Amino acid sequence: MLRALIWDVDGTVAETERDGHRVAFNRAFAEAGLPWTWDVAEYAELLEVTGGRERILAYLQRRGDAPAGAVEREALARQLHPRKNAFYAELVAQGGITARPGVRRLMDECRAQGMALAIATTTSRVNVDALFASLLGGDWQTWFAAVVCAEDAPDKKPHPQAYRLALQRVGVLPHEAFALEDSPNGLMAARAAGIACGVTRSAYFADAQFDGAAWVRDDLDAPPPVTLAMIGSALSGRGG
Ligand code: XBP
Ligand code: MG
Repeated sequence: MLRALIWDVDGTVAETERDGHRVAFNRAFAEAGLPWTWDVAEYAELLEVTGGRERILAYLQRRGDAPAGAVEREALARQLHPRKNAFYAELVAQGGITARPGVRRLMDECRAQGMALAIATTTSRVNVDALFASLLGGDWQTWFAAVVCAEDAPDKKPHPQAYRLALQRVGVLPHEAFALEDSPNGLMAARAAGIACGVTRSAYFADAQFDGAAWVRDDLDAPPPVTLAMIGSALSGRGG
């Protein structure tokens, strides 16, 4: 029986990567006087590394004009990442990011039916706070039975740590939960935690393979709309 719906954030709740984080990384580079810009196409490759600090580090490792020493590169990534997050928060607070189709509808349906909502993301807590405060209002935390962020689960997706922790905090078993994701890494994380997962493709994963997903669609409102009843039957259909 379905008892909890666990949401990924970036790409699933909103197109935060292309329009939010990417733009904010570029602002952090510019502020630090660094001549680097991540364009929309290049960011697709960069997204293979989950975690903002880890993503910067991976980029520095392959740039000839980045510090040569590992310690210096690590220090630079640690300096740039919080600045990126500050720019992201600013952008979100200005209303620069809106929820994807059907997200608010399905969250409202969960609330109305007493279905637990949870978040399992590999994004920093400040970013989650900025986004949901903008989308749901200042009391957004009251919507969720558990909010697992990068600080709680340092092993980034595709590692299942964030999902395992979310299950534990909500107090449900893997077969009683359903995950919503937008990326192959996210789907792998949910499945590795034993959770069935539906995928709404985001801009960067429009052509990705999603083997093992309960279903894959463009968004939650694409006909027929994703409802709790539909998710519940997807869950029982898998035999769990
Ligand atoms: C999200 C991420 C994050 C964001 C940036 O993955 O990989 O790193 O890109 O956020 P998912 P931070 O959607 O699977 O949770 O800078 O806070 O890491
Ligand atoms: Mg995602």
